[in-house]
Amino acid sequence: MTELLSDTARKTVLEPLYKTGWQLAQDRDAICKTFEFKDFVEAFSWMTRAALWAEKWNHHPEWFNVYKTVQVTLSTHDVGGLSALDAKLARKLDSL
Ligand code: H2B
Repeated sequence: MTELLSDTARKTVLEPLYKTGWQLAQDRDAICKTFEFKDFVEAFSWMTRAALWAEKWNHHPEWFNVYKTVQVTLSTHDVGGLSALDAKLARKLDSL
């Protein structure tokens, strides 16, 4: 069952992500990070790998790509905010 992160979970789960450059969104309950790559091919191949994980986990990023930059926002639409799935996907995106 997907549910909103509790206050305690927010501390333990989000804290390590802040260290890798994720930030809370200003306007909604979401986390975001801008990824920079060498060029468009690197950016798009990363997006392709990320997309396969997203599809496998049925949890999809909101993202915006221009050339070698990908701005990613993660939130769980089904619950209207951050859930453990967002942290899980964020960790995967960092590792790809
Ligand atoms: N992705 C994200 N980020 N949040 C969701 O709530 C979500 C999703 N829900 N991907 C899934 C698909 C849902 O809409 C479908 C119907 O399973």
